[in-house]
Amino acid sequence: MLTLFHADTAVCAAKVRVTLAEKNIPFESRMIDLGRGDQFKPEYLAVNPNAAVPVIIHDGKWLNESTVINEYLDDAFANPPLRPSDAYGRARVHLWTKREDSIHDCINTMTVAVVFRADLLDKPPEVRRARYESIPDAAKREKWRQLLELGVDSPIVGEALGRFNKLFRDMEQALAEGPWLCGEAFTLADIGFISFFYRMEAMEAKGIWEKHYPRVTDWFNRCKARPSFRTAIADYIPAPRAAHFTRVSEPLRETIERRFDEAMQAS
Ligand SMILES: N[C@@H](CCC(=O)N[C@@H](CS)C(=O)NCC(=O)O)C(=O)O
Repeated sequence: MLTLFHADTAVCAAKVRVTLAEKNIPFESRMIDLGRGDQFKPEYLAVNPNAAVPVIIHDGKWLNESTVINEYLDDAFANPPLRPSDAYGRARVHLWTKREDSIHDCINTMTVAVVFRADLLDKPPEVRRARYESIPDAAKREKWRQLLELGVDSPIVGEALGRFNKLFRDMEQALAEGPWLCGEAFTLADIGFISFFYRMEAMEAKGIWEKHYPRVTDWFNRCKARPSFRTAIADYIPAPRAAHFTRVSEPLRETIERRFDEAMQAS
């Protein structure tokens, strides 16, 4: 039996749900409410001391880190395979999945700058301060402070948009060779980025690839056409949450696109 500790809108957890859906693996669902702070409760810290999702427990064996979990699932559940069988093919998939943590950091940057900042904007300064001062990691705390202060005008956002541009450029080139990032077959390389793109789309930011990268645009549409997209990602997002994302993001759409164009020109 497989148990998944996850959260509805968490992009890393969605990566694992897509793999479970593509392989048709049944699982027991244990939802963690990140907004309510369930990840910091002692009973969850006993599951994952990093206070994050996802975690799986499979036949008594514990694993965290979404990319590692996906590789494990692909090894433990043979069909359908989500990586090639040859060494070079697997290495090429790994080149993509290795980038996911850095891109996840950029997704986090955008979400804090756009959505979490909007949520806190009308709160008293001491409430805003308390939100980042409670973060134990000093670098993350400072990142939140700057993003809550400057929002999408922050240099951290410019840096994230530059990294997105580099990713889209590399994807556009790879997709000249086939419909998926590693050629003819849909693999873990594709799976790793789908929920990230979905989050950017939910933040009204899809213009940053749609205006410049046609193959990336088609690739994301192909990903969304797979049944796993609906069952593992879209169906999990509560409608009021999706509407909230749209409401707070829409006023920032043009600024984000302009800052992306600046990042493109600078690279
Ligand atoms: N590198 C980890 C990142 C895990 C992570 O940061 N998960 C986020 C959700 S996508 C989380 O649980 N955040 C906890 C929080 O917001 O306090 C992975 O890929 O699994």
